[in-house]
Amino acid sequence: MTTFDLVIPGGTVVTASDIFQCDVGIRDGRIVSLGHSLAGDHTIDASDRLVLPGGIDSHVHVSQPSGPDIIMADDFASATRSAAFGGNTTIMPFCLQEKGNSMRQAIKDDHGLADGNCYIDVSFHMIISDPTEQLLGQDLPALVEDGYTSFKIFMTYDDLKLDDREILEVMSAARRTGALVMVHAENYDAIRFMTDKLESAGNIAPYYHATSRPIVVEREAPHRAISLAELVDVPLVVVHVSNGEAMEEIHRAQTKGLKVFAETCPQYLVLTEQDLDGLNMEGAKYVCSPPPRDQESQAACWDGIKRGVFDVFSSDHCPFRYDDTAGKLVPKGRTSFRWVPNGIPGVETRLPILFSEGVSKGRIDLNKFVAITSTNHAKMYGLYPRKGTISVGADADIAIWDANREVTISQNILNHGADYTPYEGMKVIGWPQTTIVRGKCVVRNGQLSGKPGDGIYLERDRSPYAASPVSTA
Ligand code: DUC
Ligand code: ZN
Ligand code: ZN
Repeated sequence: MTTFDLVIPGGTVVTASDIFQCDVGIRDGRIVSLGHSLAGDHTIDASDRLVLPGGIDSHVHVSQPSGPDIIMADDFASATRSAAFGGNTTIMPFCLQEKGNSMRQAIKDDHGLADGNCYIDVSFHMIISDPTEQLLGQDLPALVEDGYTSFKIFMTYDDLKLDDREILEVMSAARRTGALVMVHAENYDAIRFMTDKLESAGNIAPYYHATSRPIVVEREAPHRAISLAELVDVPLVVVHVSNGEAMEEIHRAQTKGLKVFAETCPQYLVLTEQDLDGLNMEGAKYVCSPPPRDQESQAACWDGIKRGVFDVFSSDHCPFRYDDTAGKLVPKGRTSFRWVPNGIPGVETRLPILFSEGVSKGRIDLNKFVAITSTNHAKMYGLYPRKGTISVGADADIAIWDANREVTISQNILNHGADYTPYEGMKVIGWPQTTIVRGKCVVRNGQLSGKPGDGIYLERDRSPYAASPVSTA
């Protein structure tokens, strides 16, 4: 008797805590059995393969407004297709409230872009840039109830940055509503001071982007954000941490018992600021914030992954085309690094880079890999146990990996909308070959088998890591 729509037999199943041999039985998009000798309507053989929870990338930018005449390189179709090829089954892009605009409208606009166009599942974080009374008092509580349960705030950038008072107001609103606060922690005034000085001295090349935001400006900001969060008694996620000094601020807070969580990204493990030092404008390919640092910082980030200071490993995929005046070669960018769009592509390469540099090279084990690329994202952002694990009752979101496949990362094998990869020429061992979203094969043996609309929008529960909402009853 056939009992399953799809069976994945013969693989080695890995979760954040266990490794075991079994078949996975799937019905109606969910995992319904982990057993042996299962039979189904369809079979995808996983002999000699790893069967992992699909990657969840909780830090991705898609079609985000990025300033006058700048266009992001990925829309929801290309970003989710690229993510699927990289072994992901859910991404979490940001919905940006521009100053003077309503968050509701921004979310409506992004649904207009995303709904029906995604190959894998998506769920939005918000970005709060204009914390009006209307937003904090009325809209935010309603949006959190509707499943938009996390938001990011910025401590830098002209159009985004909040001052300390605004941060306190926003954190208080998160405390009341049970939303989870993410913070981009760099010191705005220090960066402006450095940028003005560098420009005055004629140091305008992309390389000076890194000089303008040294480690100390990234060490001060998380310290301040954590202090403000402590004052309000609200949990905090510090995103895209690039170095040991910022990380130690976080670790100190964690040791003290504060609910402070942290994220790092591939660029901080395998790139350095020397990559920004290319001829002509080549360095623009690596302009992102915080910038890649040095080998000592890379080692510190690995140490933070191993010690558990970092809960999640995300891509911070923020793609701009290089050879494009609406991208990295925007004309003003030649007058100063200040105008080069900030961000690099990486949603497709996040998992292979961590797998190769981490698991294949013996720095981390498979359970840790699954934890920081999938399970912890689901837990942190209110999707667990539906997402982020392989267990009976969970969505059948699965990536089948060939742990021995050797690949040289190159633009011509990637599927993102950018025209380059910052990881060109990097050799990796381990590659995802098949990606299954709620039981539907979206990528099969490296070939696209899904279509736009296979991915759905996910409303999320409140994060168990956030404050308990204050009852108004
Ligand atoms: N912060 C991000 O999170 N992504 C890209 C640019 C930035 O500053
Ligand atoms: Zn940021
Ligand atoms: Zn980002």
